[in-house]
Amino acid sequence: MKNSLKIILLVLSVVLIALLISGCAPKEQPPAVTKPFAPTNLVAEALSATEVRLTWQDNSNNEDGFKIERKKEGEDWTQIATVEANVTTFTDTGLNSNTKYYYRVKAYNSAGDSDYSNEAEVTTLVNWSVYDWTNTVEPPTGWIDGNLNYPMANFCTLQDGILKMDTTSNAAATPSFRFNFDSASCQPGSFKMTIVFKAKGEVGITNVTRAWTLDIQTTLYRGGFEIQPTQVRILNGTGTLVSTTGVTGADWHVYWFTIEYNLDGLYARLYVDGNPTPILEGNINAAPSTIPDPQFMRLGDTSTSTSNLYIGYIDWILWTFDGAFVPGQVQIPEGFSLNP
Ligand SMILES: [Ca+2]
Ligand SMILES: [Ca+2]
Repeated sequence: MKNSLKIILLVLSVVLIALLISGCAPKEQPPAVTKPFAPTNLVAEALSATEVRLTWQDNSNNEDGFKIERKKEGEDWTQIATVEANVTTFTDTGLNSNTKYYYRVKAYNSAGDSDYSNEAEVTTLVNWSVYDWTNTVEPPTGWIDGNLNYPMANFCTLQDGILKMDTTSNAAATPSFRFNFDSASCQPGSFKMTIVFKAKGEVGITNVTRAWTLDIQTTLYRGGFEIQPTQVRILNGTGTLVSTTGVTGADWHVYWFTIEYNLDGLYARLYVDGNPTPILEGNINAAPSTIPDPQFMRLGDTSTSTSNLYIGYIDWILWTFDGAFVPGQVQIPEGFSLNP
């Protein structure tokens, strides 16, 4: 019986070892991976005309990272990026200006994706071009001297960052500077712009009738505005008065013009000193330009009449082709105020 007991014990030992090796014996299990909790409090902030910064709250301790999705109005969601675990911010770049975007974020790991965060929407900033005269009388980049035969430098002066244009010494010089439009973009339905500048004129000088003229010439329409010492006018293509106001052009004002083509013509509005109600508005549609190419916008004047002189001052100018905006509807660049 002693040998039988030994054999039984041996068999039992072998069986036990076999059980241990086969994994049937109890052992420590890794915890099952579960999906991460969804991020919350997603916020989208426009940093510029092309950049948006996202921030969110990370609510999970088991994510491998976050997936970021974006869409425009009426479009499908697209994943644009992933970021690593515990990251709670992302800057999206290369966006279009003045465009509304939607974002949502979710966490993910090997078990799958979390629910989505809230959706955040944001509109990128307007793409303003900015020019603030400092140490040269030359026109801003993108504009050209309006009279190449008699450059601006010959009759413009600059003091304390203010450009002065004075035609009284040489009326024939016709000082101005102008922006040539891309003719393809300057079409009805597609053309909208806003131009803002701080300016004033002089009064009490014989034959000085204007402070500033904004003149627009295209293949379809021509017209503009005149800022006079005692009023502001919209002109049609032949210079006929369309409308007047009591604005005193001799004082500093911030003039905010919008121009847009619609089926009826070139529609213009004028706002003063940030007031969102236009003081003038109407079509500038009386006459096609006699100078169809190039199409341009001009600040200054080309009158050579000695009874039609002007002395004008301009501090800075902003312009954008993103839209015909009302003051207050969009941010203007830092450092510029609509209240003179
Ligand atoms: Ca986390
Ligand atoms: Ca200035």
